[in-house]
Amino acid sequence: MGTMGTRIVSGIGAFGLAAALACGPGGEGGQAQQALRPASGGAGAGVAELMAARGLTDADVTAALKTYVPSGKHDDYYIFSSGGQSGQVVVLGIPSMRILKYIAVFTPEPWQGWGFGDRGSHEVLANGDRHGHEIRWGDTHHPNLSETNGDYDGKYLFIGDKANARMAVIDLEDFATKQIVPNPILESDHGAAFVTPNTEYVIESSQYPVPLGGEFAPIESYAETYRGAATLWKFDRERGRIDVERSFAIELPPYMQDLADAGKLVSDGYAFINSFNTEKAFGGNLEGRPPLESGASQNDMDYLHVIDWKKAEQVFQAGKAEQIRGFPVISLETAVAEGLLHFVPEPKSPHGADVTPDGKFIVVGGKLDTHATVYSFEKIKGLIDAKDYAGKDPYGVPILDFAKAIQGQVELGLGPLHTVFDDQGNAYTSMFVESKVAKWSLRDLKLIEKAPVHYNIGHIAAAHGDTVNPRGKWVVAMNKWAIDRFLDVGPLLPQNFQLVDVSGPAMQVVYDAPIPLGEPHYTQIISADLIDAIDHYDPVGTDPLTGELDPHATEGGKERIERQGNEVHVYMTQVRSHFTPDTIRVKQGDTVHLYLTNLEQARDATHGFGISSYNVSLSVEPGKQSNATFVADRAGVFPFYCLEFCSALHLEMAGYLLVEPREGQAGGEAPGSRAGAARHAAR
Ligand code: RUQ
Ligand code: CUA
Repeated sequence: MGTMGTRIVSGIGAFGLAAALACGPGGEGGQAQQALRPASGGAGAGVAELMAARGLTDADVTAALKTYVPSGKHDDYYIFSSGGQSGQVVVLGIPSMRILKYIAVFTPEPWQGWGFGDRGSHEVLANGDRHGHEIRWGDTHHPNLSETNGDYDGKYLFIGDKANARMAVIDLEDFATKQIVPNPILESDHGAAFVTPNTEYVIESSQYPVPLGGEFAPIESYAETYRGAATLWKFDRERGRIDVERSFAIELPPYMQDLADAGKLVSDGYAFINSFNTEKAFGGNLEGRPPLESGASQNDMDYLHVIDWKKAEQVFQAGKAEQIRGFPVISLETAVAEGLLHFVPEPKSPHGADVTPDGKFIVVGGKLDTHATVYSFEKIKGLIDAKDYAGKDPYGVPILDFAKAIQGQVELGLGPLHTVFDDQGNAYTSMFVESKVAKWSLRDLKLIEKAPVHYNIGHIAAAHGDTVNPRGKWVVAMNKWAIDRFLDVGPLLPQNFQLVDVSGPAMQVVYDAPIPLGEPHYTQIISADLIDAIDHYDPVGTDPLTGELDPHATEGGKERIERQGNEVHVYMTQVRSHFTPDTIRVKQGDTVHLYLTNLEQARDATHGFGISSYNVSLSVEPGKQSNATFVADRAGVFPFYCLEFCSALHLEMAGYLLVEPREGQAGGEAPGSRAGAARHAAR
């Protein structure tokens, strides 16, 4: 234990403390242990005594020292994690693993006033509706930060919704969702979001093939009519929005496309998507066919899709795409004819397609294989340029020779999935079946070490670990179902993020962080100094969606209530500790338009607006404008109040909405109505 402890001592420079921790009783640390004991008992027991009392080992204490961030100090990195079926994004800090925020994306979230009356948030959510259905959840899988020259620039975050094939744009100035775009031709995605090195495009590729565009076709015609596709959403950085008009898709065969990554540096201009189910199985186990999963696991090889997206962009711009539901799609035929799609075989049920920091290699894990396969971009490019094909798939897509396209394979063990990289030329692969992180060298493709994690690791992330400039130091294992790591909370188990220190000769798991929101899939880890978040909106009355002054923003002193027929316009402001106006009189059946401006510019001056019975919850951060419209269809007296404890007189920050009955209507409901009867019965 001495070696490790000594290393850490010098690392953190805390002579007495760590020396004491490193040495057992009777060791050279005796003196240091003495030094740790508070002279006058002020802070309680010494560290050695605390360790003994709590049963902590040296490793426990070094882990604690590596992750503890004292009150008032900030973390070095942000983690942006998918929130799985919560439809949200989770933000944490490294090394503390403290959860900082759940960003509301696809699912309404009342604290952020997302989808509870705020008109802008409803517009964003409604834009994500599909086929006339209101969709108010998502299954977020892969967050991707915007990049400049292949490294995170800290400006935007994109995240796909696997369940409903949608893409969201989050602005990291205010950590708020700005846009949700439904995919017009797909029903599900998985290779999403993956950005190109200058965020020219945000890639969303399908998972489960369907007739593109959402029409019905019999499943027996799967091979003929079902298709996958890779969508290239054009990102307009100026506007901070996806530009649907300049976006397009490439039709793909009905294999199940899976993870994707964009090439970088030497491989810039290419995208790589792996696939499974080249068998084209579609299930039917009550109809005399094999279940989908066994039908999809017959072939020894599936196909890594190699897409020349720069060529595809030219083909699209040359007008050679067809329209499906009004969306331009480059047909498979055209993709083959233009030479922008090639396949390379990949071993049994692959998963994860990760481009190395130098852009030279693509690492693919094989769920049912014991290897990670390392493809050489140079070799792939050479084969494509020489038209050196090993064959064609049933759809005419040229297939390259496996042996000629790979650099090599690394024997890792059971269930390799995803791979990330550090700054020392090492790769870290998640081993789902083994519940381990495998560290291996990119130089010689040799396994270095495996560290156990708990349990069932899916994705893995490293600091800038999928960029041209990995930072090393930290890896996060994203484990599913923490069966025994935390206090029991019933059968639905939290997930477990384990922070792994990879800076030393041996990997050390230093922290377990439960993720109690949904199944987190991928995350990205960005250096904290790259994020430049605002602390208030400027000017006062800013619409967070446009970043500009909202036309309904109200200046202090100009608060008013205007009636136009049955429409009542309330121009309201907030400042600690009152709403102006705090009395709103309307008539039953009126439509109330509430225009709410937080006049404050201090960073800790967020107010809220909550009102009984009308399902409205607004978050009005300093300088923000939030507008809500509702029909006051129920007569009665409805208190509204500020939702944040903003000052000593926060409880007094309240008012009344008075909804007077219309002529001839005495009370809330018509007498004898069901609601009225129920209320009386309950008394
Ligand atoms: S994947 S199941 Cu990212 Cu490994 Cu979604
Ligand atoms: Cu404003 Cu409480």
